[in-house]
Amino acid sequence: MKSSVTISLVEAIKGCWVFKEDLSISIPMAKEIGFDAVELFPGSADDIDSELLRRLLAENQIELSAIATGAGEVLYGFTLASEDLTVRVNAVNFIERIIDVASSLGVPVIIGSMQGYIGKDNRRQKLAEFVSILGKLAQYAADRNVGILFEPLNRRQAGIANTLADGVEIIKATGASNIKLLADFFHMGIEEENIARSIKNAAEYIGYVHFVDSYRKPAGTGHIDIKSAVEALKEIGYDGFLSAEALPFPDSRAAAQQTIKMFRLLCK
Ligand SMILES: [Mn+2]
Repeated sequence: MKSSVTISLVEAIKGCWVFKEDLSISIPMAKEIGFDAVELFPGSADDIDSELLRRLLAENQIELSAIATGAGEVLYGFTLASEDLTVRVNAVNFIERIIDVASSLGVPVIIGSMQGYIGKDNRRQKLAEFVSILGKLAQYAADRNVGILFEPLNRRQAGIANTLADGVEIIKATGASNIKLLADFFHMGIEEENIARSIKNAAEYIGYVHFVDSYRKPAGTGHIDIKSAVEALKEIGYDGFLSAEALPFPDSRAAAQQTIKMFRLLCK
């Protein structure tokens, strides 16, 4: 397994990212603290200067693990399940531009918050529409050699996939082979009856992990049984990234160091 840490490029919003400084500061700091990779949360595709990013990654000998799309929802209210066609079109365009950048950088794209919400009314049909939209995006990504990481979120943040099992059902329904699950320990702590069992049940679909504790605190500082979750990942032979999507608590450096301490203790 490999370690990664989140960097937000969006200054205007508070969020759950360990680092918020410029890439020229965050990337060397991530390397110094011991991470194998960084994950980016850009405000849009335009926020990513691929040349600069490639240079900083090479200079610091660190990988890029994934690019997140959540700002489309957080900043602009775009979601793939919106009742409003214009919003759906905007959501698709927003994600496609990030897929274009991800393609040039050779990394997968995360779809979490941008799934949006589907209520109880007419749920079957709306779910089918969502599956169709996600399937088309996956095809757009596949044509550019990009993978999609689909992230179930807790019920307060999304209403389509809340559990890994929900996520598996949706991925299966799309028929796409380039969509994997993103298992986020924080969301799982709210929605799963048993995190380790859910991981084992979704084994072949898990493609990425958000390594974080309850209340989105750094791993090892909350009440989630991180140890048994990691044991389950080992059991299924998971060898991808565990990325720290945690609050900078008490500050960025301390959160990063706490994460690496837990990673070395449990994941090596
Ligand atoms: Mn997450």
